[in-house]
Amino acid sequence: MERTLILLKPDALQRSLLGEIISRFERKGLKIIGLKMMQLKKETLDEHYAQHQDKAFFDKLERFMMSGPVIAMILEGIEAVSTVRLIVGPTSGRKADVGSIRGDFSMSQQHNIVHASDSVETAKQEIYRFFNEEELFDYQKIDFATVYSEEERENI
Ligand code: 3AN
Repeated sequence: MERTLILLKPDALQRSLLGEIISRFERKGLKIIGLKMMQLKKETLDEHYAQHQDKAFFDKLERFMMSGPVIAMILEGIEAVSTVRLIVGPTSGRKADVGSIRGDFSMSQQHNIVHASDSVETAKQEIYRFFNEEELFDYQKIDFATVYSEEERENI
């Protein structure tokens, strides 16, 4: 089953949107298998945003991501990575469709409420950047047979 990393950024915390956002993922049918609050360090962010290190916004992005704690979360589901990206919306909150998290709650390109892994490969690296194996929970969720069809459950 696919897994993906979500970070609820410091703006989500400051704007009291944590419950609303976690609820959207839950109601969609995604399974939460890891969840914690953490203060990010520069070394972690240097690695996490390595592809942006030459961009003009890099230092300010790191400062923003260290401006308060974040909530890190691992979600599991069939095609969880691409499904979560759809729920989150494109980078700019001003361009994201209404109905997506960024489209509904963000007016910014940087203060855009959530981070979500952008591919299955990236997700594999990002999950273990923020979580240890013992922090990921393997449990049965009783709505599994309702969320997915018999055929989908057989092909996992
Ligand atoms: P996404 O989070 O949609 O995958 P990326 O990977 O292009 O977007 O950018 C990582 C983060 O960098 C974004 N979530 C956003 O906070 C910030 N960012 C991206 N582009 C800009 C920009 N032009 N100015 C300021 N911050 C930006």
